[in-house]
Amino acid sequence: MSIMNAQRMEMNLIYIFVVAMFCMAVISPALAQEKVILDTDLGADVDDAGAFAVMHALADRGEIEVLAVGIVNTHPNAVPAAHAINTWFGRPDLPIGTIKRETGFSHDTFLAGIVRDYPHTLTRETAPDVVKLYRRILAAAEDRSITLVTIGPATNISDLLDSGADEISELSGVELVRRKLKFYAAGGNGNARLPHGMAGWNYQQDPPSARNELAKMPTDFPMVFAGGSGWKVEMGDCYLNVAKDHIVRRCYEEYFKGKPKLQRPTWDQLRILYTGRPSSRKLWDLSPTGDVTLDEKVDIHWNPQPDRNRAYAYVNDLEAMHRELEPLMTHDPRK
Ligand SMILES: [Ca+2]
Repeated sequence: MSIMNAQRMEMNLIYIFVVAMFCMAVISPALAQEKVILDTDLGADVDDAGAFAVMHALADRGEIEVLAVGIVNTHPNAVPAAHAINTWFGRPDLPIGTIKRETGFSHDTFLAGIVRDYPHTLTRETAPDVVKLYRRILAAAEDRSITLVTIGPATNISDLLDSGADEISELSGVELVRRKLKFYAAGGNGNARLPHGMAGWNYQQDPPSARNELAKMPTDFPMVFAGGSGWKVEMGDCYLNVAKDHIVRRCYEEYFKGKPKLQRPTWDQLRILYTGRPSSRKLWDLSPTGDVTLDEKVDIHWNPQPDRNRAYAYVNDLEAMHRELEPLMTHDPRK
């Protein structure tokens, strides 16, 4: 090989190296893990269990890092069942906080069998207060780094926003949220028709907290209502093809109490998917930004407003969404 050819080859290798480094620098932000807190009313509808499956599947694929789960359901089986699910998916030490005060919101439509049959140690008494846990995580986080996903009533989020300076942080709840959140997937909306219509079930359970959330949630980061299409994306029969002891299959079977079909809407899976897998957002159409309020009849009012940073997302390809969700909902960490 001549000296000229050797130099040319060397230049080519340097060029390839530089291009490769540039591509990695451009691509790596897309692979960056979303740091997720999930706030759930596990024990009411079974889509929360499906959302746990999606969350753990995304975490096992390296797409998200789950920092905590918060429980808004005061039923004594809610914390043990959440701990059983996290343990089954290999995350027994994932922090779980719970609402401590009695709100009257207490549901067990599928939890008892899970608590009976799957290992767990945490209880409502031994789990930390959810607002304290959220404050601790936010206080320790880098600015604009946390994605918060609510898949239940807004009670815990409202309580967080109302929290004041304490031994954890000198910042108020509003200020902690303003600095640390990068994205908020709201639990409201559900079946709501825009721009005006009856609010979804989550907001109906605790309207004062929903109004407080809408009034106080800072607008420094996007707030997206991504669950509204859930009633058009019914899933659950996919669990008939997984191991009989798959814990989320058991959740669906307990919920349906022996019926042969396991189909339920996927409101909560959509919220965690939209948040945790940004590349999936092509399957949604995003509304313009606007202001959202809840009136005395618990109807939602949405008004376009360019500086309000709040939007609705509706699924634009239902079949593609089925295909996107199924491998995540049926994820089995043992395989
Ligand atoms: Ca829910």
